[in-house]
Amino acid sequence: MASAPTRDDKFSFGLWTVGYNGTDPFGGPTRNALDVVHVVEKLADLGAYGLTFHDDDLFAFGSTDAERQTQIDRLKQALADTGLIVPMVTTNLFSAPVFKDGGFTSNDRDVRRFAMRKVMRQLELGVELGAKTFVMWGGREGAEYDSAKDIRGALERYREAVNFLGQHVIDQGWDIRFAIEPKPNEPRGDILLPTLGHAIAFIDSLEHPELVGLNPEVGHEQMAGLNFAAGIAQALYHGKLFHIDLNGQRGIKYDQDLVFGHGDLHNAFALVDLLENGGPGGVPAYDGPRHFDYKPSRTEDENGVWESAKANMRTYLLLKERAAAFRADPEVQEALAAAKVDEIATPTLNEGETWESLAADRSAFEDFDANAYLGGKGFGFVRLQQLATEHLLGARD
Ligand code: ASC
Ligand code: MN
Ligand code: MN
Ligand code: MN
Repeated sequence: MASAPTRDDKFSFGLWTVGYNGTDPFGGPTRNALDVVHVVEKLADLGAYGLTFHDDDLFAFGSTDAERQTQIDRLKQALADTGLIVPMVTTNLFSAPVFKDGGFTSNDRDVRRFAMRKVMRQLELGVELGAKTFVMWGGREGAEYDSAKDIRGALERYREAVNFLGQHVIDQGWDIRFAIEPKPNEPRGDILLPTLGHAIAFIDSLEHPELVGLNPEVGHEQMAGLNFAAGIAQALYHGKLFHIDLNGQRGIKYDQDLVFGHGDLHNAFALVDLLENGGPGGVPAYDGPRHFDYKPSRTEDENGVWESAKANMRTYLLLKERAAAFRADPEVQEALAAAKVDEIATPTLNEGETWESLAADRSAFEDFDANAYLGGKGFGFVRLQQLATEHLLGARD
């Protein structure tokens, strides 16, 4: 059985996650607010290593400078007392009424300038606290009506903002990178940069693409019906997995933010296997924070909040253990070989091959028996998936 979480596991939580008070569009809070010092102490006790936060999570929107500083000082003291760190920060450009049409891409230019200043303040605070990643979730950057938003214009303003902030980091000599978090919809009808693929193309268009990567969230890709583990593999392929938001989602519906593994468990298994064993030679493919962005359901009391926080970490560690057993199983290794999973690493063309040499290779076409594949040997992918399922269920050791 998986052991208790330790700081080496790099588990982090958003202040807004365990701090979620249960408010949804149909009802108000079901729990009292949690104080940041209490949250830091509890997370440290449970074995997490990091806390992340939006500016407005720590000090309410509209706080005076003195109120803001008091909260920063209280957080700093709690971090010093517990050894917890702040690996990532982010800005709230979605809750306050001023952002009703977005921050960086509001049609109102004054709002866009205010959004940039709000981000600059939080960026500076993040650097001061040692954060290495600055997440940009543009939840309000979008529209409900096609005629209401010039999408090309909005993308240009988004680009302007990210370019500007990147140059700011360079000019200040700060050691922090940006991670864009895609989401297809909610709260807007349609959100800009809705999936990992859209965001990767956008990042490629920036002045300093090396400063900008992705913060994919399990449920956000799944809301678009996409395969999260496959998306993470492509993010890794492009060198863009800067951070990750782990949670659970059950299909194409509103953003559920369930506990990690409480949604598509097969895909969660594939994800942990990829993160932990998907590097060259089976080493981890990703060594950043394992960040949980979930919401403890509004049915739970405070005890349920901490139980759900523990559940995220425990499920991750159980899946890590199951994935290691899967990789070590000789029958799995044999099934992987039979399925030719490794053969995808072999280039399709011979070294130095030209179109003339390929055209002259009779074995590739004239003498190749394509018809033999009808009724010929299968790949055995289903057997492989069943072996994965049995490991996932703890039915094999
Ligand atoms: C974020 C982030 C989200 C949203 C959401 C706010 O920073 O990663 O998915 O904000 O958690 O409710
Ligand atoms: Mn530059
Ligand atoms: Mn979410
Ligand atoms: Mn998120």
